[in-house]
Amino acid sequence: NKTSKIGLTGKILIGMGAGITLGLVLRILFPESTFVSDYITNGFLHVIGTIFISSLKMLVVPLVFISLVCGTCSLSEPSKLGRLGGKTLAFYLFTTAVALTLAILAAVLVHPGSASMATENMEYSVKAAPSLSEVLISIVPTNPMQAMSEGNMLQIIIFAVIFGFAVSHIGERGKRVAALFDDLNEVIMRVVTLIMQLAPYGVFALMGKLTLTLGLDTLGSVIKYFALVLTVLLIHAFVVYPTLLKAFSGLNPLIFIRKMRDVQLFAFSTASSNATLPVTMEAAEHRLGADNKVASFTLPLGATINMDGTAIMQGVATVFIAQVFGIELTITDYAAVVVTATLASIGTAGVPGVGLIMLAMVLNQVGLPVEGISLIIGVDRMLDMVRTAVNVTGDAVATVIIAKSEGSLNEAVYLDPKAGKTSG
Ligand code: DAS
Repeated sequence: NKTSKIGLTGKILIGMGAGITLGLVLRILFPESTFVSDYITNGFLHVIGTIFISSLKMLVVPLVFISLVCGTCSLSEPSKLGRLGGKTLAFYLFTTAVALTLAILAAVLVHPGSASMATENMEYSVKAAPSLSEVLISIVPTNPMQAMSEGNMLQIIIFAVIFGFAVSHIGERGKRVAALFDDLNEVIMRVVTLIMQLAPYGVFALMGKLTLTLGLDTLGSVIKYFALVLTVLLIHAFVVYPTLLKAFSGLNPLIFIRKMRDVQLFAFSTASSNATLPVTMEAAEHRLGADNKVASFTLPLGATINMDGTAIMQGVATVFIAQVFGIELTITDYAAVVVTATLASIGTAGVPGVGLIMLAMVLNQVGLPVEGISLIIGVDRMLDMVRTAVNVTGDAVATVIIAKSEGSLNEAVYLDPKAGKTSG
């Protein structure tokens, strides 16, 4: 039937539009109705919206633990940790940290969020921001299970990395454990995909409630948030990456941008780095001339640990939510955001909506109300499509730069406008 052709993105956009329309109609027709506020705004819409947010929060701990154990296992196999692994890891962490810093600076300067009255009825608790020494001391969990039950994400991350490292250093049996975690990762990714099927209904309810409760000024700041994330994503993709490419490899960035267009469109339409991986591999090898021995390592790794676009959304969203709730963030908080978001992006595989689940973790870590996600969830799917295109572009830039530095880039292919063109 027709709707099955629309796809999840279309359904989410329809859910968003229906929610805003319902909110506006009820707001205009029954402005003072207690029935509407008791049974619809704080009733039906609140219940559906909260269930959807809770289902995202439910995934954070298992998703981070399992995918980080997988990521660390695959990373710390002695063969992979060689020069190529070191270069790749360093470059990915560097570009993610640049992306996050750019995002946080932009959000602090542009200040998209205005502390609005409407958020007063959003109950939330703000933990006192810990000092840097407290953050460092508290990083090592005294009880990993307690860390998981409390959702203490930095402790969970540290435990997962140590656990994953140990798995790849117990010989043959470690391979069985690693395979088990790979299967568990597949399961948890499937759960993410299932939860995302609820997104159209969750976004409908959340946008309906937001439209009914928020002042138009806050709706305006959500639009400012959307525009700011989009701008930083485009700057990162079309200014930062070409500059890095020129600086580190001397290659002409315009050729890179033109040859990556199809990959970016595929990533945009699927909102999944994993789904785009085969297309990114084909472009990197047959159109950009990177040797398979480099691309076959850097691209699968990048699809998992390198999510600059996601980091940009998380950087802006964290500052935006703090601004809307009128919470001052200290330098330590910003440092915790950069560390947590960078670490978080390492383990998370590229499937639609995963960046939002990771955002819940970053907010948790800096003591910001996770309910703030309901402010931006309505526009997140569209941002997910754009940031996924940025994620895969970052993986391809790293691949070309590293291949060039390893003498494994065929420049004739890179310069040939027809290289790898599908025939016909
Ligand atoms: N959709 C994710 C990806 O595939 C990014 C995200 O959810 O932020 O890279």
